[in-house]
Amino acid sequence: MKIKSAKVIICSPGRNYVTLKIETEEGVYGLGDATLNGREKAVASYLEDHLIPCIIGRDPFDTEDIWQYLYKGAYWRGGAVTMAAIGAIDTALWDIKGKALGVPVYKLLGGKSRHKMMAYTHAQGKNIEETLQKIEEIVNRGYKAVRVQSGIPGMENIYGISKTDDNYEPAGTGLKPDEEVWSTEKYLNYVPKLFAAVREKFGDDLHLLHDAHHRLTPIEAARLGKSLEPYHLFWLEDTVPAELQEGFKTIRQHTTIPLSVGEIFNTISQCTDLITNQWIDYIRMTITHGGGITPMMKIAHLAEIYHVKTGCHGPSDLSPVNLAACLHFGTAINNFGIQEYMGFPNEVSNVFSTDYKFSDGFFTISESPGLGVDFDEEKAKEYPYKQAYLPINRLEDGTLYSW
Ligand code: KDG
Ligand code: MG
Repeated sequence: MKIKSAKVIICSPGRNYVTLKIETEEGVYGLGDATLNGREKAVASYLEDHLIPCIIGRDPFDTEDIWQYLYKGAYWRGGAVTMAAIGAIDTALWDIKGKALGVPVYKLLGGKSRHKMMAYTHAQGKNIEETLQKIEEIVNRGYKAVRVQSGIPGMENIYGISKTDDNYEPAGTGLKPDEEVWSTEKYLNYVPKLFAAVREKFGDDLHLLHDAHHRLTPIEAARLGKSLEPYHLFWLEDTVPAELQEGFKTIRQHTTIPLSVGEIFNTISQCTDLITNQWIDYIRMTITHGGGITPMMKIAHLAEIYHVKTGCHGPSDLSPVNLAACLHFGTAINNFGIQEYMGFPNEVSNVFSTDYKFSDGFFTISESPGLGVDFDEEKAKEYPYKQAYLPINRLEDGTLYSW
């Protein structure tokens, strides 16, 4: 087979998505998600100006060599923009391979290791009472696992709590990011009260997750982990900024809370120490930002040896193409942990169609060839790109901080 052409389409059905469509001379096409929230056009340019010209004429079955060519061939390896672009190409090529062979992608990755995959979604409220109500609604929808975030007294806006009623992350529209104010002390004092109330109301069986969104130092993370131990969380996510992998050693020495990290990682080198030292329990890298299915399989296999499971990032700011790829990956590997599923804005289903199934808190994969997703280019034109940014964060004294 031969790659004939490829195009990048940015659309905004509720929020921005960057979709790659690769076409072959044989008429089979494949889809990849190249979305990088707030930096969409940079990935589109990287694809259009630098990568697509290199893959025309290549055999789409050569996923390993094409991946190595794009990764090593750039000389400037890694980075979120580069890896989202490579990830979209790799995903689209696996989609083509599946369609050309008439099999779902998971069958090419090792076949079926499980028949369903547990998913978690987000419960967020302005205060504990509202958060408890949201959890109840989610439990009534069949979920067995819920990520719990609440507004904190004394902080106006906080990560995970939408300013509107939407259940997806705020990406402020406009030319500059919004600014928020953060106090670690207020947060650390409040979160244990939140989880005490959740366990009191919902008992022991519901899986509870929490995301600290990179806002703590290792010793603060250790304090949070210890204070949440009585509520036996499924995981505590993104405690510290993970540029310093060794930071997790300190956290581990102090608490038995399961730790997850990795949604912003894009290469295996960013998690090698975390995995091989067993400083984490779940690796959160996802197919798009992790550079595609090809490298993610290698990461999963490395993680398996060290008792680390997967927990792919699945926010509404990645498209259903990424989610479908995560589900094929999650079906095939042995060490699947959980899949994040924030849901999508309603308009998304006008542009993307999917055939994975979600019921009673679990995903099941479809048997259609390739990834089992499609993209309506004409409909996409009805939702033009809107510039939007994630917020930035400052401490109460004005110091710039991690968001
Ligand atoms: O674009 C950023 C979001 O994807 C991120 O803030 C969501 O942390 C997140 C999560 O765990 O889903
Ligand atoms: Mg997160």
